[in-house]
Amino acid sequence: MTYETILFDVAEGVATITLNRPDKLNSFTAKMHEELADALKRIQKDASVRCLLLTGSGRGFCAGQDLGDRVVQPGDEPLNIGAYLEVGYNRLVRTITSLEMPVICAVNGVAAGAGANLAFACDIVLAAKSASFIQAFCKIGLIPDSGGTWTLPRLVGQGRAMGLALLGDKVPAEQAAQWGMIWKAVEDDALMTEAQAMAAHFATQPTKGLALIKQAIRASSTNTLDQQLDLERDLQTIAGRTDDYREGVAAFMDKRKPNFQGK
Ligand code: LHQ
Repeated sequence: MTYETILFDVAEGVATITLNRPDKLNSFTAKMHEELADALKRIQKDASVRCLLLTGSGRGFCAGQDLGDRVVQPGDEPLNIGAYLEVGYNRLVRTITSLEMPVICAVNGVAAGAGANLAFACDIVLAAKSASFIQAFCKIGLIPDSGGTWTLPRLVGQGRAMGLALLGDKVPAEQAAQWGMIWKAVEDDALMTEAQAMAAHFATQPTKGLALIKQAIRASSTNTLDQQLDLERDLQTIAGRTDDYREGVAAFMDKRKPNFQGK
């Protein structure tokens, strides 16, 4: 498939997806969902890929759903947004959160509506200091989707999640970092350098182990401590059988740098 709404590149263990409708602040269309799903499938099938970096082109990261896209414009028949969510945003969030590698989101500008919640679905969010996050849904009579009603309270607590979702205020990147919504806010001109350096780092790390860490942390929010201890036991059993675990310990004992293969 050739892409019209995203850019896709794989190099040295890092897949980079750039949302690429800059004149519409990279807002989502049905076409973009289709292309993203295809790119993510390629990543899942490509054993050389050990990290995904997601970003946007131009001055915005993603303004959520393109409100001019024909599939969401209210017509004569009541619109079934739920059905559209299921094949688009829900599938996207499920794939990203379960992808067996770290997913870095470099938020280069405004992230609104589903664009904000897509960023929060990623494992590490770096944002340019000029970027901002807006739960814009309340302003058009919708609820936060793309996992927002699940992710936000877990990131910032119910008090702040309610305020963000009910008011739709713009949260600047530095405040988002202070509130624990994202990993870090960085100078605008350092964003891509820093994100790419982190991605390059992940591409040399024990990918299988990192995927298991991601799985455990994500499962914790709905597990009891007992269930989580069981899960840690099971996942550690898997981690302990990887080649990279053997290599990590051997390298430590030999006082040399480990050469992880991601297996
Ligand atoms: C846009 C958009 C946009 C189209 C900027 N659509 N063109 C799921 C399923 C089904 C239905 C609905 O929703 C969902 C989930 C959702 O994501 S709902 C939330 C949808 N998003 C929004 O409500 C955000 C709308 N955008 C804005 O509030 C502003 O554009 C923000 C605050 C993001 C940025 O403001 P500015 O920096 O002032 O930029 P701008 O408003 O001038 O936008 C630049 C251009 O981008 C402009 O086009 P134009 O041709 O006039 O230059 C906008 O119309 C276009 N654009 N967002 N979502």
